[in-house]
Amino acid sequence: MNPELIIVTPEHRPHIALIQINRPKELNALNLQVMGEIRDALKELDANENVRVIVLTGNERAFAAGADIKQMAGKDAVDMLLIDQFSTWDQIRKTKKPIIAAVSGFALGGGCELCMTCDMIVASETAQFGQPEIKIGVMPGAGGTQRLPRAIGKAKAMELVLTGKFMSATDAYNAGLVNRVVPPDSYLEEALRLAAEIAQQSPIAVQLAKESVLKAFEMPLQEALSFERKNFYMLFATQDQKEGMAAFVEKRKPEFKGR
Ligand code: DAK
Repeated sequence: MNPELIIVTPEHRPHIALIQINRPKELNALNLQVMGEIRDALKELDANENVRVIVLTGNERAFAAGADIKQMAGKDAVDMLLIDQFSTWDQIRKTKKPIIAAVSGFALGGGCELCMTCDMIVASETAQFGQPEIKIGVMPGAGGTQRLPRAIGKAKAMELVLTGKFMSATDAYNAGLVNRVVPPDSYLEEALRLAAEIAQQSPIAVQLAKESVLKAFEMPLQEALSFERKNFYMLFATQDQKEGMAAFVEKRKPEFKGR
């Protein structure tokens, strides 16, 4: 089925796919349909051999202003459990290829959680991050209380989650939430540039390196170190390792094939 609330361009640039959330009137609020479409697109792009990096963006005014409050307002706990809207998050987390969020404007609630589930964030100077769920009588439910403290530390995360106030792009950069902050007209271009840098590397090495970095947040250190070492050894089974090291010795640029 063709998506209606997102725009997917599998070859936006060589080896780089672009997903744009496209619900501008509602500030890209994440209703069930948007989340389902993002999940399906990520699954397809992860399986597409031509794609090496995925960029996820919104528009200038909003990356996403959160889960759709109007859709959630009348629900009870059992409805929420059965709908399980954010099980989609599992697919985002499972995506093997790197995902870069290009954020302009509001990244709030589920929108902030969505960009934190991505691997890197490039922000426009206009970006505002926050977990304002407390102001509507709830709390973050898709990773905000876990990923935010890991990214910016307990004190700052606690303040954002308990007051609901927003964090500017510069503060988010200084706190370590985002990779870089650029002028409003270049945030997408900058995210694509970063994606292109990664797309030049061996896709298998990128995939295993991403997997290993994520283990830093999921495993005790000793196990994670051993996981890392096994991924490192595994790369010596690839043609890309032979090519990469041969190219270094021969003083030329490597040509990685993803094999
Ligand atoms: N949901 C639905 N509609 C939204 C929306 C949202 N989150 N955010 C904005 N809109 C709509 C507004 O209702 C308005 O629509 P109309 O009234 O024109 O029809 C339109 O977008 C433009 O918004 P405003 O007129 O409010 O624009 P302003 O510039 O004045 O204000 C704002 C922008 C972003 C400050 C404001 O719209 C705002 O505060 N929005 C809500 C932000 C928020 O509270 N976000 C958190 C939502 S709760 C779950 C796990 C997690 C979650 C849910 C489930 N499970 C495990 C199942 C996540 C929950 C959340 O994200």
